[in-house]
Parts: sequence; structure tokens; C-alpha cells
Amino acid sequence: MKKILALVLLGLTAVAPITAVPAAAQAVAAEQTVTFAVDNMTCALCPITVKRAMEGVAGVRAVEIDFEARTATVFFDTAATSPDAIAAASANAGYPARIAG
Ligand SMILES: [Cu+2]
Repeated sequence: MKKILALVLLGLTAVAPITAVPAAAQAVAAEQTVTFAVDNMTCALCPITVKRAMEGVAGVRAVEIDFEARTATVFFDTAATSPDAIAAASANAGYPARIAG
């Protein structure tokens, strides 16, 4: 009897990770962090404009600007927005942005 119970338990634990993978993958895919190279940031006020433009995109959770590196690191919900939409918002404000390689 104990052997059968052990086999049943092993069977359950073997199945559990398989069913858990899709849910975990979805949770990871829902949020993404992308760093953009941003053009035209010439003075200390430019990062504020870029930050506000990117934060104005629905789904953007956080924007971190590195003025020295001329980059913007954006944390966003992939279900609500995309890197293209965030880059477009920055471009519309006068600061073309592209995903940093
Ligand atoms: Cu400026």
C-alpha cells in the first residue's frame, strides 16, 4: 500500500510542474523592462520631458532616465503597451527613441 501511495504522490508532483509552467510564463511575459537610446537630450530638463512623455503611455509603470548615457529604461505591462508605442510617445515629444542594442 505504501508503495502505491508513493507512486501516486510521485505522479502528482511530476504533473504539477508541467501545469505550472504556462502560468509562470504568462506572469513573466506580462511585464518587461526595455532600455531605449534617446536622441536630443541636450540639457538637464530634457529627461523630465522624456520621462513625462513615456509615463503618459498607458501601461508604463516606471521610467528611469540616465542623462549621461542618454538612455531611458522603461518598466511596462506588455498587455497594455509595447516598446514601439513608448518610442513613438518619446518621438512625439521631440526625442526619438529606439531600443538600445
Ligand atoms: Cu533640454
